[in-house]
Amino acid sequence: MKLYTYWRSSAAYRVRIALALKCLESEIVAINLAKREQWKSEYAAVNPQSIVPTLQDNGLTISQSVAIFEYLEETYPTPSLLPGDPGGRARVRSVAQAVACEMHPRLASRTRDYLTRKFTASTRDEWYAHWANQGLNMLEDWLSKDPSTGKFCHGDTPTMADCFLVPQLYAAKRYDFLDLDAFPTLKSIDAHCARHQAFQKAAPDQQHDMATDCRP
Ligand SMILES: N[C@@H](CCC(=O)N[C@@H](CS)C(=O)NCC(=O)O)C(=O)O
Repeated sequence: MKLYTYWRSSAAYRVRIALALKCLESEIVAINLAKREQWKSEYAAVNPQSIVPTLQDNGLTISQSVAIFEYLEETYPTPSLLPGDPGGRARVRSVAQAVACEMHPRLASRTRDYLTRKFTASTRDEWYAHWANQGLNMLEDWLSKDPSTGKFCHGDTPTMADCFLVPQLYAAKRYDFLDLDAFPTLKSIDAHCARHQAFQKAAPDQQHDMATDCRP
């Protein structure tokens, strides 16, 4: 199994957490986004979308973290990262997709690059602050009021929802306009995840390509 990843990529971080929770080892291929390696023809041949992550396994090449997650869950079902009941599974997938489909694209680096080229820094930062706060407020409101939330997003064991939430919070910690104290439920889930070995192994600061990156 081979994972094309970048230490700081939140979408790749989701897959790293899922792999670690399932105790699956993969060969890591670092694609340095800061050096625009995603645009090189060698990587475009692997993933024509020129984004990370990409997983290769059993002769398959899979892109998009949700699809990769579902592939891992179906192919390596133990331990499962989805609840046993359809309602629980739907809830966990909803949280994951709220992150992957609603929050992440508006805050992705290529969105930021476009805004930087087209608008002033203050307009760009206003966009970022608006959508980052909107997304986290939405999740905080939802998870804090929902009785299915436990130590983790769904009950007291990690699921797909946590694999997606934690990287989004990691990205949010880099925004100085955000005060994470405003999101106590999310902060508490993040703290529980941070104590879990799999989340520690998948963390950006544990990735070997971090050391070779020139970005601050
Ligand atoms: N929807 C994709 C998002 C992947 C994505 O946006 N990856 C970012 C890093 S977090 C990337 O490769 N960015 C490179 C670029 O924007 O040029 C997924 O879930 O896998």
